[in-house]
Parts: sequence; C-alpha cells; structure tokens
Amino acid sequence: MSLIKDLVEKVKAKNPAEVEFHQAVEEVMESLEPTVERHPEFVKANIYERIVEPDRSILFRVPWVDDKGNVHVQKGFRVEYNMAIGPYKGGLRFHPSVNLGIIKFLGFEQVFKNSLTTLPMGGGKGGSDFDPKGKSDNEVMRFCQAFMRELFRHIGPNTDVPAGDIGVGGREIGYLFGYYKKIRNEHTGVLTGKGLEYGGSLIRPEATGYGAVYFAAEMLNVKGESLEGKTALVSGSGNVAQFTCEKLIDLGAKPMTLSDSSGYIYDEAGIDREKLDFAMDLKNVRRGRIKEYAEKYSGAVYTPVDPSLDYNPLWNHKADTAFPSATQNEINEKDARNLVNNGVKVVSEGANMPTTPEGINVFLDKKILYGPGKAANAGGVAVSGLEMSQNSLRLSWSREEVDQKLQGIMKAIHKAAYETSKAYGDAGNYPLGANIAGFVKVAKAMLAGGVV
Ligand code: NDP
Ligand code: 2IT
Repeated sequence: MSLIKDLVEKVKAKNPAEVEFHQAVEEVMESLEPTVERHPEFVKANIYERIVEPDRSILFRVPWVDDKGNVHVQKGFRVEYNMAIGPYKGGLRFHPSVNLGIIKFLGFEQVFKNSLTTLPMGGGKGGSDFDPKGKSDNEVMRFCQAFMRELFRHIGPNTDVPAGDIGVGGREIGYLFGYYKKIRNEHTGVLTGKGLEYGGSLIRPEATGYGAVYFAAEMLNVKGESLEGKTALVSGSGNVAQFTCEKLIDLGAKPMTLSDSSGYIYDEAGIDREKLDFAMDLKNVRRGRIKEYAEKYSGAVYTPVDPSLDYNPLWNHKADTAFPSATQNEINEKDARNLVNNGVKVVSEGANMPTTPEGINVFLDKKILYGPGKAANAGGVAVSGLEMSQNSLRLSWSREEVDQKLQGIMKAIHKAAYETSKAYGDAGNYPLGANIAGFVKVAKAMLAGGVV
C-alpha cells in the first residue's frame, strides 16, 4: 500500500464515525500523492501523518438559560489544527448538526486555505450544536457569553483568532467580543468579523462571496471569457450567498436562485439589486424563510425540499455558472451531472466541501472550471487576516484599499493553484493545484520548526 493510502486508512480507523473528516482527509491526501516522490524530506520527517492530526481539540460544556428560565446544555468545540505559519485562525459554526468530525474537517481544510491566502495564518475551527434559529436576541447573547466563558482561556490575538461561519454573523461576533473584552479587560484583535465601530474591517462581510466571484472571473479569464451576461445558480441565502449575488450583479451576471434548509426560489428574470435588498432584509433583519421571496415576487417559483429525491432540483436549471454557498455535500454525483447537462461551465465553491468526491470527479472528467472551496472561498479568511493587520497597526483601511487587496489575493490564489496544477502535469485541475500549493508551504514551515 502507498504511504498516502495507508495513512488515509489509519485516519479512518483512529477516528471512527467522523465521516466528514475522513472525506476531507481523503480528498486532500490523495491529491498530495505526487508530492511524496518530489519531497523525500517530507516523508522522512513524517509530515503527512503530522499534518492530519490537530495540535489539540478542545471540547467543553456550554450551559445557558432560555427566556423561560430553562437550563440547556450545548457542546462546545475548538480544534486548534496547525500553527506552523501563523496563529490558529478559522470560524465558529453554530448549527444543530455540529459535531467533532465536522469541526475537524473544517479545521483541516482551513490549514490549506489559510496557507493559500499568502497571509501568515494557521488553521483552526470551532463551534457548537446550538441552533440560533428561533432564539431571541437575549437567548443568543446568553449563549454567546456562556460559550466565551470557556473559549476565552484558549484564544488570543497571537494564539487563536476565531470568526464567523454558519449561524455566526455580526450579531454573534458582537456578543462574543463584548464578553471577551469584559472578562479579559483587553481590547485586542482576538476575533474577526467585528463591527466597524469596534475594530472590524470594511469588506469583511462581503469578502467570501466577492472572493468566490473574483475566483470564478479568474478561471474564466484563462479561457478569455468573463462573467458578463452569464447566468448563475446560487445556493444558500446567508452571508456568502448574499454577497455572491451582489458581486455577480455588479459584474453584469444574472443570479437566479437562492435557498435555505426548507427550499429554494428560482427567479428566471434574475435577482436584481432591489430583490437582493429584499432578500437581505428578510434573512438578516427579519430572520425569515426564503419562501417569502416568491410570495413577494410573483415571477419567482418556490420549491420546498423533498427528502424523497436523490438530487437537488436547484442544480437542475439551465445556467452558465454555479456558486454552492450553503453547506457541505450539497452537490452529489447526480447534481454534478445535472449541472453539466444544463450547460454549467464554471463552479466556484463559496461553501466548504459542498461537492461530494463523486461530484468532483464529474467536474474534472468534463473539464469544468471547478474552483474548490479552499481556494474559491478563501477571500473571507483573507480579509479576516487584513482585519488582524489593521488591528495590530491600530488603523483602518478604506473600502477601496481592502477590496484591492482582496482582488490581489484572489488573483494570487488562482495563480498558485493554476501554476501548481501545471507543474504537476494537469493544468487547470484546481483541486490538485490548491491542495499541493497550500500543503507545501505549511510542510516546509513544519520541517523548519523541527519535531514539535
Ligand atoms: P450563514 O449561516 O450566513 O448561511 C448559511 C445558509 O446555508 C443559510 O441559507 C442556511 O439555511 C443554509 N444551510 C446551512 N446549513 C444547511 C443545511 N444543513 N442544509 C441546507 N441548507 C443549509 O452561513 P455562511 O453564509 O457564512 O456560510 C455558508 C457556507 O460558506 C458554509 O459552508 C461556510 O462554512 C462557508 N464559508 C463561510 C465563510 C464566511 O466568511 N462566512 C468563509 C468561507 C466559507 P437555513 O437558514 O435554513 O439554515
Ligand atoms: O471557512 C472559513 O474560511 C470561514 N468561515 C472564515 C474564517 C475566518 O477566520 O474568517
């Protein structure tokens, strides 16, 4: 058995039931196979086995009190994955599905993603099985305070800098930071995604979605094409989906779908600025369901989730591009085939690991321009890195400055992934290029640091 296959089997045996973690490790490790021959020094120092094991996984109890006085207990997680190139960095996810395997898959991906950003950030991820949906602001605040009551002792601006992810946006970061400040008596850049009034960066809320669109534009540019006039399927309706739509509209493309966990809307005429404003207010202020979009705009069709289907009808519309921006494994093999059959030529992943391994193979076989999450959605954490820089410098950059830097970083990530895929004999295989480019930098730093 090869070193890589052997290692993947070992990871599965040692971490039973962590299926998303197995999937992420297998996907990355298999593409690192050609590095084994080129880098005997990595083999000698056993970098491959060391990089799949997190530095530490912190699990804690989060008790909180609801508005009626009932006491609830949630699980809390922070996986500090790898510190070779910078402090641990990565988001917090609050969603009922959260478990250790999901946090580990996200933390593992984050190591390579952060390496690709060109900024000095290690990888980490955290979260809780708390469900913010249907909770009052006071309940969310008390939960965030309870969560930070334990998390504070593990994080710090030079140690570990969390941010948002699913279920954690500006409101939650505000409560988390407020409580950290109170108990530490310190105002530092310990979290990113902060509000502008208290140390946040312009463009951070927009950065993941904008970045995914910039990455798609870069991939198209290699073929001498642009996004102008192209139609787009977008899933999700949260932070990433909203700003993906915004940038698509800015660049003259036409987003036609949005979704949440209850269903999706298809608006053949396109989601324009006014309709997007409605969707943003619906999701961010009223915290309602995407179904209401079709109640407001009669040209749009709402389709509820049908659990008996083995495919997602959102991916079965004619379109030029697709931007999965909801969650992991939302595009299976059948969805990937439907996308290809409907004319989709570009897939840029706003979400983390939204495509199953079988789906990825379809995209690679059909030579789709396929930007994997760790490259395409790295704009969010990249601007988090810029927020850390601004906090350290105690100044703030203008919108234009941050956007320019974000565009430069997305170009650099595209170039690194593309050039690396070429150097390894498969030009345009972005997952291959992104995994190897992200890995080699971290591996060299680990090598330099000795066995620690
Ligand atoms: P939000 O919480 O703002 O939005 C998530 C959206 O996805 C919601 O519309 C939600 O619907 C839907 N969704 C979540 N879980 C599921 C599920 N299990 N099934 C169906 N729909 C679901 O999160 P973000 O927009 O921040 O995150 C979206 C994706 O992007 C995630 O994969 C995240 O890891 C990734 N990402 C986020 C970054 C960021 O900066 N925020 C950076 C890089 C990647 P509902 O409201 O019904 O739950
Ligand atoms: O998956 C991700 O890259 C994020 N959720 C953003 C992490 C961050 O630290 O900004």
